[in-house]
Amino acid sequence: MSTDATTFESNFSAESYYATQSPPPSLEHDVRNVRDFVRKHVNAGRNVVLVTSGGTTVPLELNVVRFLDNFSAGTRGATSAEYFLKAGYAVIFMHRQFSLQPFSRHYSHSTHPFLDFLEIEKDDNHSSARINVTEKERAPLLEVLTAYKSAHTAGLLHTLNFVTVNDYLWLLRAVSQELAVLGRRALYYLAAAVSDFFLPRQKMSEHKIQSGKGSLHIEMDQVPKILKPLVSEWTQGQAFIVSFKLETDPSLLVPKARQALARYGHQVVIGNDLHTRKHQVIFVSPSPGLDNEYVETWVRIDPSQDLTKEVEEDIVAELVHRHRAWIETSPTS
Ligand code: PAZ
Repeated sequence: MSTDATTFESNFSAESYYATQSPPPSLEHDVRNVRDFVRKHVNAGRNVVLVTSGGTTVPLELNVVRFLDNFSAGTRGATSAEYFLKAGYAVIFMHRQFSLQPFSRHYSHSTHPFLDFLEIEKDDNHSSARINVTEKERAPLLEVLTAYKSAHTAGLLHTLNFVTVNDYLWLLRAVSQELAVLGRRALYYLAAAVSDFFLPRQKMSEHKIQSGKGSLHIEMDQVPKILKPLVSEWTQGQAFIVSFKLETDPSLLVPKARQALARYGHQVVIGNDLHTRKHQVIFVSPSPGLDNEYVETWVRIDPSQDLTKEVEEDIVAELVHRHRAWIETSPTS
Protein backbone atom coordinates (compact mmCIF):
# COMPACT_ATOMS: atom_id res chain seq x y z
CA MET A 1 0.00 0.00 0.00
CA SER A 2 1.19 3.55 -0.60
CA THR A 3 3.01 5.36 2.21
CA ASP A 4 0.48 8.16 2.80
CA ALA A 5 -2.28 5.63 3.58
CA THR A 6 -2.25 6.40 7.28
CA THR A 7 -2.60 10.17 6.89
CA PHE A 8 -5.23 10.14 4.15
CA GLU A 9 -8.69 11.46 5.05
CA SER A 10 -11.03 8.53 4.58
CA ASN A 11 -14.50 9.73 5.49
CA PHE A 12 -15.81 10.72 2.11
CA SER A 13 -18.54 13.18 1.36
CA ALA A 14 -19.49 13.39 -2.32
CA GLU A 15 -17.52 16.63 -2.47
CA SER A 16 -14.32 15.20 -1.00
CA TYR A 17 -14.68 12.12 -3.18
CA TYR A 18 -14.63 14.13 -6.40
CA ALA A 19 -11.87 16.37 -5.08
CA THR A 20 -9.53 13.46 -4.40
CA GLN A 21 -10.38 10.65 -6.85
CA SER A 22 -9.41 10.98 -10.52
CA PRO A 23 -11.94 11.06 -13.35
CA PRO A 24 -11.77 8.31 -15.99
CA PRO A 25 -9.77 9.37 -19.08
CA SER A 26 -12.80 9.05 -21.40
CA LEU A 27 -15.05 11.32 -19.31
CA GLU A 28 -14.85 14.46 -21.44
CA HIS A 29 -15.45 12.55 -24.63
CA ASP A 30 -18.41 10.69 -23.11
CA VAL A 31 -19.93 13.91 -21.81
CA ARG A 32 -19.69 15.61 -25.22
CA ASN A 33 -21.60 12.74 -26.82
CA VAL A 34 -24.24 12.78 -24.10
CA ARG A 35 -24.64 16.55 -24.57
CA ASP A 36 -25.32 16.09 -28.31
CA PHE A 37 -27.79 13.30 -27.61
CA VAL A 38 -29.65 15.31 -24.98
CA ARG A 39 -29.76 18.44 -27.13
CA LYS A 40 -31.33 16.51 -29.99
CA HIS A 41 -34.07 15.07 -27.79
CA VAL A 42 -34.77 18.29 -25.92
CA ASN A 43 -35.39 19.90 -29.30
CA ALA A 44 -37.70 17.05 -30.27
CA GLY A 45 -39.66 17.44 -27.00
CA ARG A 46 -38.91 13.87 -25.99
CA ASN A 47 -38.53 12.49 -22.46
CA VAL A 48 -35.13 11.01 -21.67
CA VAL A 49 -34.37 8.19 -19.26
CA LEU A 50 -30.96 7.37 -17.84
CA VAL A 51 -30.81 3.63 -17.18
CA THR A 52 -27.83 2.41 -15.16
CA SER A 53 -27.15 -1.29 -15.36
CA GLY A 54 -24.74 -4.02 -14.24
CA GLY A 55 -22.25 -4.14 -11.40
CA THR A 56 -19.27 -1.93 -10.60
CA THR A 57 -15.82 -3.28 -9.77
CA VAL A 58 -13.55 -2.15 -6.95
CA PRO A 59 -9.89 -2.38 -8.02
CA LEU A 60 -7.36 -3.32 -5.34
CA GLU A 61 -4.26 -2.11 -7.17
CA LEU A 62 -3.47 0.90 -9.39
CA ASN A 63 -2.03 -1.42 -12.02
CA VAL A 64 -5.08 -3.55 -11.57
CA VAL A 65 -4.75 -7.29 -11.43
CA ARG A 66 -7.33 -7.98 -8.73
CA PHE A 67 -10.70 -6.42 -8.06
CA LEU A 68 -13.96 -7.05 -6.21
CA ASP A 69 -17.08 -7.51 -8.27
CA ASN A 70 -20.73 -8.44 -7.79
CA PHE A 71 -23.35 -10.73 -9.27
CA SER A 72 -25.27 -8.33 -11.51
CA ALA A 73 -25.57 -9.42 -15.15
CA GLY A 74 -27.41 -6.29 -16.25
CA THR A 75 -30.65 -8.12 -17.10
CA ARG A 76 -32.90 -5.62 -15.31
CA GLY A 77 -31.34 -2.58 -16.99
CA ALA A 78 -31.07 -4.04 -20.50
CA THR A 79 -34.64 -5.37 -20.45
CA SER A 80 -36.08 -2.15 -19.03
CA ALA A 81 -34.26 -0.04 -21.63
CA GLU A 82 -36.17 -1.88 -24.37
CA TYR A 83 -39.52 -1.15 -22.70
CA PHE A 84 -38.61 2.53 -22.24
CA LEU A 85 -37.81 2.75 -25.96
CA LYS A 86 -41.17 1.12 -26.73
CA ALA A 87 -42.83 3.77 -24.55
CA GLY A 88 -41.27 6.55 -26.66
CA TYR A 89 -38.36 7.55 -24.41
CA ALA A 90 -34.86 8.38 -25.59
CA VAL A 91 -32.58 6.14 -23.53
CA ILE A 92 -29.08 6.70 -22.18
CA PHE A 93 -27.96 3.22 -21.29
CA MET A 94 -25.03 3.48 -18.87
CA HIS A 95 -23.83 -0.02 -18.27
CA ARG A 96 -20.97 -2.14 -17.03
CA GLN A 97 -18.69 -3.00 -19.92
CA PHE A 98 -19.62 -6.43 -21.37
CA SER A 99 -22.82 -6.75 -19.32
CA LEU A 100 -26.13 -7.40 -21.11
CA GLN A 101 -27.38 -4.76 -23.52
CA PRO A 102 -30.81 -4.02 -24.94
CA PHE A 103 -31.70 -6.25 -27.93
CA SER A 104 -28.45 -8.26 -28.03
CA ARG A 105 -29.41 -9.62 -24.58
CA HIS A 106 -31.82 -12.00 -26.37
CA TYR A 107 -28.82 -13.72 -27.91
CA SER A 108 -26.50 -14.07 -24.95
CA HIS A 109 -23.52 -16.25 -25.75
CA SER A 110 -24.16 -18.45 -22.71
CA THR A 111 -27.96 -18.91 -22.76
CA HIS A 112 -28.90 -18.49 -26.41
CA PRO A 113 -25.80 -18.51 -28.63
CA PHE A 114 -26.63 -17.16 -32.09
CA LEU A 115 -24.42 -19.65 -33.94
CA ASP A 116 -26.85 -22.37 -32.84
CA PHE A 117 -29.72 -21.00 -34.83
CA LEU A 118 -27.88 -20.28 -38.04
CA GLU A 119 -27.70 -23.00 -40.70
CA ILE A 120 -25.55 -23.33 -43.79
CA GLU A 121 -27.24 -24.03 -47.09
CA LYS A 122 -24.84 -25.22 -49.80
CA ASP A 123 -25.67 -25.00 -53.46
CA ASP A 124 -25.84 -28.22 -55.50
CA ASN A 125 -22.22 -28.27 -56.63
CA HIS A 126 -20.96 -27.07 -53.21
CA SER A 127 -19.19 -24.08 -54.73
CA SER A 128 -21.00 -21.47 -52.64
CA ALA A 129 -23.08 -21.31 -49.45
CA ARG A 130 -25.77 -19.15 -47.84
CA ILE A 131 -26.48 -18.62 -44.16
CA ASN A 132 -30.09 -19.07 -43.04
CA VAL A 133 -31.83 -18.50 -39.74
CA THR A 134 -33.64 -21.63 -38.57
CA GLU A 135 -37.41 -21.58 -39.01
CA LYS A 136 -38.13 -21.54 -35.25
CA GLU A 137 -35.91 -18.51 -34.61
CA ARG A 138 -36.95 -16.42 -37.60
CA ALA A 139 -40.02 -14.61 -36.20
CA PRO A 140 -38.51 -13.69 -32.80
CA LEU A 141 -35.29 -12.54 -34.46
CA LEU A 142 -37.22 -10.39 -36.91
CA GLU A 143 -39.07 -8.75 -34.03
CA VAL A 144 -35.88 -8.00 -32.05
CA LEU A 145 -33.98 -6.85 -35.13
CA THR A 146 -36.78 -4.53 -36.23
CA ALA A 147 -36.93 -2.85 -32.80
CA TYR A 148 -33.12 -2.62 -32.67
CA LYS A 149 -32.81 -1.07 -36.15
CA SER A 150 -35.63 1.35 -35.51
CA ALA A 151 -34.10 2.57 -32.19
CA HIS A 152 -30.72 3.03 -33.85
CA THR A 153 -32.00 4.67 -37.02
CA ALA A 154 -33.99 7.16 -34.95
CA GLY A 155 -30.99 7.79 -32.66
CA LEU A 156 -33.01 6.92 -29.57
CA LEU A 157 -30.43 4.81 -27.76
CA HIS A 158 -27.10 6.08 -26.51
CA THR A 159 -24.77 3.72 -24.66
CA LEU A 160 -22.00 4.54 -22.23
CA ASN A 161 -19.95 2.14 -20.23
CA PHE A 162 -18.19 1.93 -16.91
CA VAL A 163 -16.09 -0.69 -15.18
CA THR A 164 -15.13 0.59 -11.74
CA VAL A 165 -17.21 2.27 -9.07
CA ASN A 166 -15.07 5.35 -9.68
CA ASP A 167 -16.00 5.41 -13.41
CA TYR A 168 -19.65 5.06 -12.39
CA LEU A 169 -19.60 7.94 -9.89
CA TRP A 170 -17.89 10.35 -12.27
CA LEU A 171 -20.16 9.42 -15.17
CA LEU A 172 -23.34 9.68 -13.11
CA ARG A 173 -22.52 13.17 -11.95
CA ALA A 174 -21.50 14.37 -15.40
CA VAL A 175 -24.52 12.84 -17.16
CA SER A 176 -26.91 14.27 -14.58
CA GLN A 177 -25.49 17.73 -15.20
CA GLU A 178 -26.20 17.31 -18.92
CA LEU A 179 -29.72 16.05 -18.24
CA ALA A 180 -30.55 19.07 -16.08
CA VAL A 181 -31.82 20.98 -19.14
CA LEU A 182 -34.70 18.49 -19.35
CA GLY A 183 -36.05 19.46 -15.93
CA ARG A 184 -39.01 17.20 -15.11
CA ARG A 185 -38.76 15.34 -18.41
CA ALA A 186 -35.66 13.46 -17.18
CA LEU A 187 -36.18 10.07 -15.55
CA TYR A 188 -33.44 8.25 -13.65
CA TYR A 189 -33.67 4.48 -13.42
CA LEU A 190 -30.76 3.49 -11.23
CA ALA A 191 -30.66 -0.30 -11.53
CA ALA A 192 -26.86 -0.75 -11.45
CA ALA A 193 -25.47 -2.70 -8.50
CA VAL A 194 -23.00 -0.15 -7.16
CA SER A 195 -20.43 -1.11 -4.58
CA ASP A 196 -20.91 0.38 -1.12
CA PHE A 197 -17.18 0.18 -0.37
CA PHE A 198 -14.07 1.14 -2.28
CA LEU A 199 -10.35 1.63 -1.92
CA PRO A 200 -9.28 5.26 -2.49
CA ARG A 201 -6.40 5.55 -4.95
CA GLN A 202 -4.24 7.08 -2.18
CA LYS A 203 -4.50 3.78 -0.30
CA MET A 204 -3.91 1.45 -3.23
CA SER A 205 -0.78 -0.46 -3.89
CA GLU A 206 0.78 0.73 -7.15
CA HIS A 207 1.74 -2.76 -8.24
CA LYS A 208 0.26 -6.19 -7.86
CA ILE A 209 -0.14 -7.04 -4.17
CA GLN A 210 2.50 -9.61 -3.30
CA SER A 211 1.79 -12.81 -1.45
CA GLY A 212 4.15 -14.39 1.07
CA LYS A 213 3.36 -12.19 4.07
CA GLY A 214 0.42 -14.24 5.34
CA SER A 215 -3.17 -13.09 5.13
CA LEU A 216 -4.23 -9.91 3.37
CA HIS A 217 -5.99 -7.16 5.32
CA ILE A 218 -7.69 -4.43 3.37
CA GLU A 219 -9.75 -1.71 4.98
CA MET A 220 -12.18 -0.15 2.57
CA ASP A 221 -13.88 3.21 2.75
CA GLN A 222 -17.55 3.78 2.32
CA VAL A 223 -18.64 5.05 -1.08
CA PRO A 224 -20.29 8.45 -0.52
CA LYS A 225 -24.10 8.46 -0.74
CA ILE A 226 -24.45 10.27 -4.03
CA LEU A 227 -28.25 10.06 -4.20
CA LYS A 228 -28.36 13.07 -1.89
CA PRO A 229 -26.47 15.49 -4.19
CA LEU A 230 -28.07 13.85 -7.25
CA VAL A 231 -31.54 14.73 -5.98
CA SER A 232 -30.96 18.11 -4.42
CA GLU A 233 -28.01 19.62 -6.32
CA TRP A 234 -27.30 18.00 -9.69
CA THR A 235 -30.96 17.67 -10.74
CA GLN A 236 -32.24 20.42 -8.42
CA GLY A 237 -35.23 18.35 -7.36
CA GLN A 238 -36.69 18.43 -10.88
CA ALA A 239 -36.00 14.98 -12.29
CA PHE A 240 -38.04 11.88 -11.48
CA ILE A 241 -35.61 9.58 -9.68
CA VAL A 242 -36.06 5.86 -9.17
CA SER A 243 -33.45 3.94 -7.21
CA PHE A 244 -33.30 0.19 -6.62
CA LYS A 245 -32.63 -1.58 -3.36
CA LEU A 246 -31.46 -5.17 -3.34
CA GLU A 247 -31.58 -7.30 -0.21
CA THR A 248 -31.18 -10.98 0.58
CA ASP A 249 -33.30 -10.71 3.73
CA PRO A 250 -36.78 -9.80 2.40
CA SER A 251 -37.85 -8.32 5.75
CA LEU A 252 -35.36 -5.46 5.20
CA LEU A 253 -36.73 -4.35 1.85
CA VAL A 254 -39.48 -2.00 2.98
CA PRO A 255 -37.65 -0.41 5.96
CA LYS A 256 -34.53 0.18 3.86
CA ALA A 257 -36.55 1.63 1.01
CA ARG A 258 -38.38 3.99 3.38
CA GLN A 259 -35.11 5.02 4.95
CA ALA A 260 -33.65 5.88 1.54
CA LEU A 261 -36.69 8.00 0.63
CA ALA A 262 -36.55 9.84 3.94
CA ARG A 263 -32.81 10.51 3.54
CA TYR A 264 -32.62 11.47 -0.11
CA GLY A 265 -36.09 12.81 -0.90
CA HIS A 266 -36.54 11.17 -4.31
CA GLN A 267 -39.67 9.67 -5.85
CA VAL A 268 -39.51 5.86 -5.84
CA VAL A 269 -37.42 3.05 -4.41
CA ILE A 270 -37.96 -0.31 -6.07
CA GLY A 271 -37.12 -3.08 -3.62
CA ASN A 272 -36.14 -6.53 -4.81
CA ASP A 273 -34.96 -9.72 -3.20
CA LEU A 274 -32.01 -11.49 -4.81
CA HIS A 275 -33.86 -14.77 -5.32
CA THR A 276 -37.25 -13.49 -6.49
CA ARG A 277 -36.16 -10.36 -8.36
CA LYS A 278 -37.14 -11.70 -11.77
CA HIS A 279 -40.78 -12.22 -10.72
CA GLN A 280 -41.60 -9.56 -8.16
CA VAL A 281 -40.55 -6.15 -6.91
CA ILE A 282 -42.06 -3.67 -4.51
CA PHE A 283 -42.53 0.02 -5.30
CA VAL A 284 -42.13 2.24 -2.24
CA SER A 285 -42.91 5.94 -2.56
CA PRO A 286 -43.79 8.84 -0.26
CA SER A 287 -47.48 9.21 0.47
CA PRO A 288 -48.59 12.48 -1.19
CA GLY A 289 -49.08 15.25 1.36
CA LEU A 290 -48.26 13.08 4.39
CA ASP A 291 -44.89 13.34 6.12
CA ASN A 292 -43.20 10.05 6.98
CA GLU A 293 -45.97 8.00 5.36
CA TYR A 294 -45.28 5.68 2.44
CA VAL A 295 -47.24 3.78 -0.20
CA GLU A 296 -46.12 0.26 -1.08
CA THR A 297 -47.22 -1.56 -4.22
CA TRP A 298 -46.13 -5.02 -5.36
CA VAL A 299 -45.54 -5.66 -9.04
CA ARG A 300 -45.62 -9.40 -9.75
CA ILE A 301 -45.70 -11.74 -12.71
CA ASP A 302 -46.54 -15.43 -12.74
CA PRO A 303 -43.96 -17.25 -14.89
CA SER A 304 -46.04 -20.45 -14.81
CA GLN A 305 -48.75 -18.61 -16.81
CA ASP A 306 -46.55 -17.02 -19.45
CA LEU A 307 -42.87 -17.80 -19.93
CA THR A 308 -42.28 -14.82 -22.21
CA LYS A 309 -43.64 -12.20 -19.80
CA GLU A 310 -40.96 -10.00 -18.19
CA VAL A 311 -41.55 -8.14 -14.92
CA GLU A 312 -39.74 -5.11 -16.40
CA GLU A 313 -42.66 -4.57 -18.79
CA ASP A 314 -44.95 -3.83 -15.83
CA ILE A 315 -42.29 -1.91 -13.89
CA VAL A 316 -41.68 0.41 -16.83
CA ALA A 317 -45.41 0.84 -17.58
CA GLU A 318 -46.01 1.93 -13.98
CA LEU A 319 -43.07 4.34 -14.03
CA VAL A 320 -44.06 5.89 -17.34
CA HIS A 321 -47.48 6.55 -15.83
CA ARG A 322 -45.99 8.10 -12.67
CA HIS A 323 -43.46 10.14 -14.63
CA ARG A 324 -46.24 11.58 -16.79
CA ALA A 325 -48.10 12.64 -13.65
CA TRP A 326 -44.87 14.17 -12.28
CA ILE A 327 -44.42 16.24 -15.45
CA GLU A 328 -48.03 17.39 -15.30
CA THR A 329 -47.71 18.58 -11.70
CA SER A 330 -44.81 20.84 -12.67
CA PRO A 331 -45.40 24.39 -11.45
CA THR A 332 -44.61 25.59 -15.01
CA SER A 333 -46.57 23.00 -17.01
O1 PAZ B 1 -28.55 -7.02 -13.19
P1 PAZ B 1 -29.51 -8.05 -12.67
O2 PAZ B 1 -30.76 -8.11 -13.48
O3 PAZ B 1 -28.84 -9.37 -12.51
O4 PAZ B 1 -29.93 -7.59 -11.19
C1 PAZ B 1 -30.68 -6.41 -11.03
C2 PAZ B 1 -30.42 -5.77 -9.66
C3 PAZ B 1 -30.83 -6.72 -8.57
C4 PAZ B 1 -28.92 -5.43 -9.53
C5 PAZ B 1 -31.27 -4.46 -9.57
O5 PAZ B 1 -32.62 -4.77 -9.65
C6 PAZ B 1 -30.99 -3.73 -8.25
O6 PAZ B 1 -31.59 -3.98 -7.24
N1 PAZ B 1 -30.03 -2.78 -8.27
C7 PAZ B 1 -29.62 -2.03 -7.09
C8 PAZ B 1 -28.79 -2.90 -6.18
C9 PAZ B 1 -28.44 -2.18 -4.87
O7 PAZ B 1 -27.49 -1.41 -4.93
O8 PAZ B 1 -29.10 -2.36 -3.85
